[in-house]
Amino acid sequence: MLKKIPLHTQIIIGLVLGLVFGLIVIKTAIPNSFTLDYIKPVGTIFINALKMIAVPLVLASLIVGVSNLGDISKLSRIGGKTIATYLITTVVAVTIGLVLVNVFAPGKSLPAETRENLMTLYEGDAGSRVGQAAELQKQSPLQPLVDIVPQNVFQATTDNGAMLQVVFFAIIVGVSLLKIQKSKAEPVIAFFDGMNDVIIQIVNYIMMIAPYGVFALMASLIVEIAGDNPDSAVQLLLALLKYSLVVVAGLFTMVLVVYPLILMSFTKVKYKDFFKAIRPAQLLAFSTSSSSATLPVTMKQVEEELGVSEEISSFVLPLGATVNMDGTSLYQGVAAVFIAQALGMDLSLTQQLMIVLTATLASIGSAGVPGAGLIMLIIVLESIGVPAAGIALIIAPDRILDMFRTVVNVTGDATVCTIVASTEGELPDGLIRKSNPLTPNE
Ligand code: DAS
Repeated sequence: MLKKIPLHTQIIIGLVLGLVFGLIVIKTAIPNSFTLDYIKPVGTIFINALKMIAVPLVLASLIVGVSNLGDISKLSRIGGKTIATYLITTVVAVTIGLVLVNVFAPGKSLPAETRENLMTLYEGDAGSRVGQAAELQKQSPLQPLVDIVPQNVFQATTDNGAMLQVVFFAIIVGVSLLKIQKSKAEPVIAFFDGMNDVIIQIVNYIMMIAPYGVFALMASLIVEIAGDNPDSAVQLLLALLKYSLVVVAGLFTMVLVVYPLILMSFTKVKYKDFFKAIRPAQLLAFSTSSSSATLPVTMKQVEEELGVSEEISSFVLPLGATVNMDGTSLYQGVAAVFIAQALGMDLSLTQQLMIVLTATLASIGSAGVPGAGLIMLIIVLESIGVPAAGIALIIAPDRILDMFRTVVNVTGDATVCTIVASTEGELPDGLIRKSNPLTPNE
């Protein structure tokens, strides 16, 4: 029955029903444990299934994509364009965040007693996050580069946070396939090409449970935020509402102003067509708060609905899912200044410029999984001398803001992918190719 409803509508139905169910649970005598023990596992299965497929998909599609580029010069040209565009959009995002948080100064509206309560309330949680950041601080600044090279490829293909290592390995294999004897390379490329189609078919199967998975994710999220005392949760979220609105306003600016401007400047793709094409990926990003879990659908939508070639999408999107997080960098800029404001600290221009640099680097280092941006935020706070425990102020709405910023992360990746494809001569008239179901011999 659900099959006839478009995918994005199915996800919206799951979202809305999940939110309604969660609110009913916290407002009635239904025990939270029922939702967390019997509903939440469905959402966990759905996310795990997508993560299960994300790494094999990146491996197969990137190896095929790189080897199909035909020559190293095309790879370096596309790689150069991709990285440069990713960096520019990230710096723009942080700057927008800083302008908004300085103009609206949400941190100055937080009453002192709330601040004290929040600090004690979250000290423990903040402590564990601070502990993780302490680990990060001990490492050399070049550690993110060192981490790109996996010690054990097979372990990297099972660890979702190691997506960058899989990207690195796939690029190396793809480049090597360009160098070895053609007759030897062809069967290897054919194998990964076939695997790619198989994996896309598996994604279609996984998406059949999307509405149920999203329902479970939303319902359990509402119940978890409310905890045992729904009223304190509501009071807490209201106190942080202004901060959240500033973050969301910045994220909407990216999606409704920055990306359309970039798309119009470099491609003939109409923004309404682009938006319609990637909507299922955006909704999935919102529901899962994970760029990595959303990656298979982002790739599918960009290829089938926008007509971007597999070789471009399989290079640009996996890279973007790990290193390009415009939403996260904007959020980190706002959060860092909000916390400083709430703690009564005035930041100099130098410190704010330092935020641009460290939030850009922190978003590159953030994995495409839920909550990654919050942990890396601690790096930004340390760089401007704001106590890392200050994240206690913003942990409460973070799970919800993570949903919004992940949508921007995914939208930014798809935007850059469309631009790179257009500048490589694809999408000549901004045509939207109707999605054609994969056929084995396609
Ligand atoms: N949830 C992360 C992602 O998947 C973003 C973040 O944590 O900021 O993109």
